[in-house]
Amino acid sequence: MGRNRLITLTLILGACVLPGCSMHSVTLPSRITAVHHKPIVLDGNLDDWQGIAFTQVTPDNGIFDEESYGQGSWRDADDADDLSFRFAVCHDDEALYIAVEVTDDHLVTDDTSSKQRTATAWKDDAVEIFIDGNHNRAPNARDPDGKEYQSGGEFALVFNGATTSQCSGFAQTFGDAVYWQGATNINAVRESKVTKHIYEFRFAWSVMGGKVRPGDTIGLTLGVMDDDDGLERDHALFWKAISPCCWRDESGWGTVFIKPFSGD
Ligand SMILES: [Ca+2]
Ligand SMILES: [Ca+2]
Ligand SMILES: [Ca+2]
Ligand SMILES: [Ca+2]
Repeated sequence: MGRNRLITLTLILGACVLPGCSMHSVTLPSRITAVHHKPIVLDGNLDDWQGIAFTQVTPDNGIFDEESYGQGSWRDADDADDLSFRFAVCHDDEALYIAVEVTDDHLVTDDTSSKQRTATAWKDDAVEIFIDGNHNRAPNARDPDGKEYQSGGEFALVFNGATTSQCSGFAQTFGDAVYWQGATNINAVRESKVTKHIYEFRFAWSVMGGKVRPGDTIGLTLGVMDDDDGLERDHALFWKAISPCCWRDESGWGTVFIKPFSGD
């Protein structure tokens, strides 16, 4: 290793063990591992995620979808208190689980209601999960033939419980364990005004095309929609994607390795 590279590496490692080390300057990993875990309880409580690594996404290291720039009150988030999130993945024998904890200063769900299954989720505080189950990194996840929908698509859960999966091969299937399920901590937020908004998702292998199992690798990203003042969203922050239209090009999404159970 050359001297300059050694110095650079030392600075990076040194910076991240300092008290109060900010993760803002750290490039987000594009590949993460979903470890095997006992089944997650979908209750908006992250106690059952202890020991699983989370990835922190901030306005500095995430990707803003510029699709809506120039419309309404669209802008990048002011800071991490305005919009940031951390997320983690794990799996059991039947499904992939995703936890998302969003930091958001204003909870707004004026365009949706809890029972909706074809909700305009992108207009409110919501999390959108994008799955490329066959991991072919297609240039258009919504190709007119619907080929990509056979192994995934978009699955959105609004904080109030509204959902949509119309842009997937599994429309209006939320709540069915054969397809996908989820929960938020909406009741805790209503009661105690906590500002951490938690989402838990469960995706059965069927919504990845039915062939995905532990040992496989899939494409995946997620975006957090933030509405702070009603009507359209203010911004949308993604883990990995190509902006604008982060939902389109699967090659810009991240990668998830579904690590088989090792027996320990
Ligand atoms: Ca839980
Ligand atoms: Ca906000
Ligand atoms: Ca908000
Ligand atoms: Ca709205």
